Amino acid sequence: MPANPLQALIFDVDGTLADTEEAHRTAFNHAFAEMGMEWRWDVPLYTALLDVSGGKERIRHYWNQAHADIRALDGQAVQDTIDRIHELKTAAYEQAVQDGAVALRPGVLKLIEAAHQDGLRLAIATTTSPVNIAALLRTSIGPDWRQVFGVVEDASTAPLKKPHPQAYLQTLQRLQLPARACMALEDSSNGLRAARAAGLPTLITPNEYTALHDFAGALRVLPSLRDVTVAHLRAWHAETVAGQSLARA
Ligand code: XBP
Ligand code: MG
Repeated sequence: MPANPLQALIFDVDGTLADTEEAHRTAFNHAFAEMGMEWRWDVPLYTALLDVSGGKERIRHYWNQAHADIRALDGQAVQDTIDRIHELKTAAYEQAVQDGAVALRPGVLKLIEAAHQDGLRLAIATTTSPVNIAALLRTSIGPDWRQVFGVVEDASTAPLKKPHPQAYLQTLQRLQLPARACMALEDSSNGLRAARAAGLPTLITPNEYTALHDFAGALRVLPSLRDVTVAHLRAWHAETVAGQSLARA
């Protein structure tokens, strides 16, 4: 038995559990239209905006960057508008997920079930809103998904967004485990930076929105979790904890 065996997996949500960002982008555009705003985020623009974690932070960043009128507006009016856009967006996203617009990525459900069976603890550390997590996991795992993911840190409990490590640090605290006994699974450079800042070995599975991100410091970079087993994770974790060189797939 290795000195520090793997005891828990900490999953990111958007882009890792499922390719959700296209549904998020569509929901943002739906909200802009409902608000009668001319704004529209196409794929290239949204790819760049994803450097900002958190939907509300992303809206504010875009408004500052693309519409100088924000500076003439009352601060509370700006915040109220951002909140309303995000409320409409979250409702549209939740409906899209419930309508089946998003599926778990290849291999994710099989690995979650196998890890749970193998006695690994499972947690979530995300910058997305709790409504979005519940919609995705209720649809893809079932109403008892909280029995699978014992700890969940999200935008409502960890307001400092990735690359800030808050969500991961709070997850480790609630798991009562050291980072070296865990592994993070992520899809983006912000997520990798947050997990590494919390001391976590991190497995990366990029997607079309994060394919060109910098993943230096990752435990491995894999096209997906398809065919990844608990035995693979335990072996890769042991390599890292033993201080062997980090490898890229
Ligand atoms: C990804 C994010 C989120 C989503 C949108 O979260 O940064 O902001 O893009 O969801 P993660 P919200 O990869 O950490 O799961 O609009 O609810 O923020
Ligand atoms: Mg992500």
